[in-house]
Amino acid sequence: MSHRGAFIVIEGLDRSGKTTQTETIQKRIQEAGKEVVCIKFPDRSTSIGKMIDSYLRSQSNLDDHVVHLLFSANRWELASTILAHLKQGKVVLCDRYAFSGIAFSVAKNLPPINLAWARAPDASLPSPDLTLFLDISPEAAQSRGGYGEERYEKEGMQRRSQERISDGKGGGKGTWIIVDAGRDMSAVTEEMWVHIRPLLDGLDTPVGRLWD
Ligand code: 2DT
Repeated sequence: MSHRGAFIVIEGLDRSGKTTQTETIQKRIQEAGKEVVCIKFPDRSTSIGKMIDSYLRSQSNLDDHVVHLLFSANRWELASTILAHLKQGKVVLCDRYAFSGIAFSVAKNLPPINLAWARAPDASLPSPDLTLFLDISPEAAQSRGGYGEERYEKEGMQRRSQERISDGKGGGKGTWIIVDAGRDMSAVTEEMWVHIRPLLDGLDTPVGRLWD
């Protein structure tokens, strides 16, 4: 097995600091002399991503199952790109992944989406080597400036999805770390870095597949 880059996912509620931390960690990895590629899901630039974007901004309505499958398809669109970067020895740093997909869909109100059904379309996607879950209470997240205007940016939805985010983590060989994101940004970065740094020299194991 040839040496490959690490696949690292950052998950968390809106306002948990996910995007800022992704940028800070990206800079740190570069300063450490390693190549890093940042990916964000949903990737709203693809044709499927544009359908998701329109739905999230309430400009279109779709059945909950359809939206779930679109989010998953959006990950499959980039799966071979992720694998190619990893093969070239680059670190792939990803803002949200299948765990958000499952959490938000099963957190919806009636009719409930079944967990097994929600997990199925993401099966066999590249599995992260490390997932850092930025844990913050919905109240603390909201006190950081409130949520935006999008469809899921409501306290109830954020709380329910937070409760379900670890539902997707079963299976896979990667490590799942819960980071207390209620602290100041630099303390959170330092804790994340402790888990990321050992992966920067790459791995000799094949990329895992969700939810093998
Ligand atoms: P951002 O605010 O991070 O752009 O996310 N979501 C995300 C899902 O419902 N399913 C998914 O598979 C993913 C990746 C979380 C926009 C919203 O989309 C939700 C918030």
